[in-house]
Order: sequence, then C-alpha cells, then structure tokens
Amino acid sequence: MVWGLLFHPQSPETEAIASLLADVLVLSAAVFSLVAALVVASLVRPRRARGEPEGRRILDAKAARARIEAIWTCVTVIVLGGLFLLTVRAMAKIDAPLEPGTAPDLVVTGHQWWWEAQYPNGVVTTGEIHIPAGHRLLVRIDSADVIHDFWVPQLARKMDAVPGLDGYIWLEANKPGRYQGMCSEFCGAQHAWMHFVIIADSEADFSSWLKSQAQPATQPSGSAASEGARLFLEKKCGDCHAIAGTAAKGGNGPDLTHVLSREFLGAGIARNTPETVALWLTNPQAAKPGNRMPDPHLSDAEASALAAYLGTLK
Ligand code: HEC
Ligand SMILES: [Cu+2]
Repeated sequence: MVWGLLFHPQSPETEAIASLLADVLVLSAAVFSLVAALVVASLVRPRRARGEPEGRRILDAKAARARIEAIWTCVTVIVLGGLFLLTVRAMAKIDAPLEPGTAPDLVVTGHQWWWEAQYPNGVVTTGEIHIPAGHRLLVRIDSADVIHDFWVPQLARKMDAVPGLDGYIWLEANKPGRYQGMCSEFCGAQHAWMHFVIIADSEADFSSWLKSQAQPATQPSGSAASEGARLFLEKKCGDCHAIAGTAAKGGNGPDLTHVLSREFLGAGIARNTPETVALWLTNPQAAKPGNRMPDPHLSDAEASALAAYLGTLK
C-alpha cells in the first residue's frame, strides 16, 4: 500500500513507530473530517433554509449548553486518552532502558565528523558498523566533542550523542542488508558528511567479520610499506589514528587497523580507492574541506610509502 512506498521500517522498533504514525494520522483524519463536515453543513444549510425557526443561540439554552459541553469534553478526553495509550505502548517497544543493568553490546561515539563503533571484544570500526541480523543490540551513544545525533531511519529511533551523557537505544535489523545512517543534529562544517552505514550480516558473516577485525595489523613486508609504517609514527599520524599491533594509539581520528576493509573514507564522502587515499594523504582539506586532519606536508615519496603501508591494512 501507499504506506509501504513512503516508509520502509526494517526492525520491530521502527515498525512500531510507523504504525503509531499511521494510527495518529487515521485518528486525526477522522476528527478533521467530522469537524469539517459539521462546519460545511452549517454553512450550506442554515436553519432558516431548512424551514426551521431561527433557533435561539445554543449558548442561551442552559441545559443544552451543559449537555453539549459534556459531550465534547468526553470525546476529546477519549481521543487524547487513546493517543496517549497508543504512544505509551509504542514507547515501551521502542525505548531502551535509561540505565540498563547490562553492559551495552555496542558503543557508538560521534566525532566531528565521523562515527566510531566499539565492540565488547575490543574491535573498533569507523562508519561501517556490522551487526548480526535478527538480534536486538543495546547500543550506547556517546560523543567525543559536540552534540551529534545517531539516526538510522529504517532501524531505530533517533538518539542524541551528548558529551558526558549516555544515551541508549535498541538497534536491530529484521534481515541482512545495508541501512543508511546519518548525523541528525547540526554539529559543524561537515555535518552533512557524517554518514555511516549499518551492515546487518547473517550470523556466520558477522562472526567471521568480527574475527577478522579483531586481528592486529600484520607487519608489512615490502620495503615501501615498511618505510610507510615507520613514517606513520614519525609523522605523528599515530597521535590521532590507532593501528592495533603498533605504537599508534591515537583516538582523535578513525582507527586505521583495517582501513582497507571499508568501502568509504571520510564518513561517506568518497569511495575508498588508491586515488582517494592518496588525496587524503597529500591534501586532506581537499578530500573533505574543514575536516579535523591537518595537512601532513608529505613529500611525494613519503606519501606513496604511506599509501603502500595503508594498502596492507586489510
Ligand atoms: C590531528 C589529528 C590527525 C593527524 C595528525 C592525522 N590525521 Fe588522518 N584523520 C584525522 C581525522 C579527524 C580524520 C577523519 C576526518 C573526517 O572524516 O571527518 C582523518 C582521516 C584519515 C584518513 C581517512 C580514514 C577514513 O576512514 O575516513 C586517512 C587514510 C588518514 N587520516 C591518514 C592519516 C595519515 C597517514 C596521517 C599522518 C601523515 C594522518 N592521517 C594524520 C585526524 C588526523
Ligand atoms: Cu553531527
């Protein structure tokens, strides 16, 4: 039906949101139609036209006034009470506990301008967040700097990412697939390029993904890549970026341990290709204007050594 063309809820939580919206629209349409019909009827056929005496105004008749007031008060209370119950029922399905007793299955942190996800086994990823389809995960939403808002329209309600304040949501996908997410609270220059994608995998795919992401980076073998690994530390890339298994432990930029396994760079602004990686190294401000990575001022040789090293980080 038309509804399906407009919205594609893909989790029990968003199905509850969509059906609440449908209920509210139907109820509002019914009230609107009733009121509109009464107004039109009284305009089209006033009493005089119906051959009835020009009755006294209702407000003059005390008893009639009391009855009508009672009716419209009751109707309003019933309608609003119904909406209240529907809303509370939907909230009970949608909202995660404010202070859950168990540890979250996933911690997602908003940064200017990219999202980081941490799994309980220590895996950290950026922008492409895998989950097992059909499982309801408790997700803690956090911020490293300003207020962001985590939103995957097909899967979950919105949740603000407020520094120092934990927000919890349920995140779940009925079936495997890719679900686009974005930051939904203006947070600075590149707010519009703060995308992420939830990748719901089958159980087997998810556990093999998690296993491969848990591997530390392998020592590069080729001479260019080894030189790149050395430069990564020398050029202070490691102050902002972490690469598991090396001395690079920075947290101000995306974890690069498995950067090659990701499809996008810069929170969705570009596909992850050798060309875009090269641009990111030689002119990060051209790759994503205003982003928090300063130009590292590399020579061509240094940039290609670093690119060779990053090319080993599967
Ligand atoms: C001051 C902190 C800082 C330093 C130093 C820094 N970066 Fe970055 N880098 C960032 C931030 C922040 C981003 C993400 C920007 C965004 O998407 O908004 C980034 C993004 C990247 C990306 C794209 C990754 C992705 O998943 O989008 C690569 C590759 C990268 N940096 C490599 C390097 C290398 C190599 C060096 C050293 C020459 C370096 N960075 C130095 C902060 C830094
Ligand atoms: Cu934001």
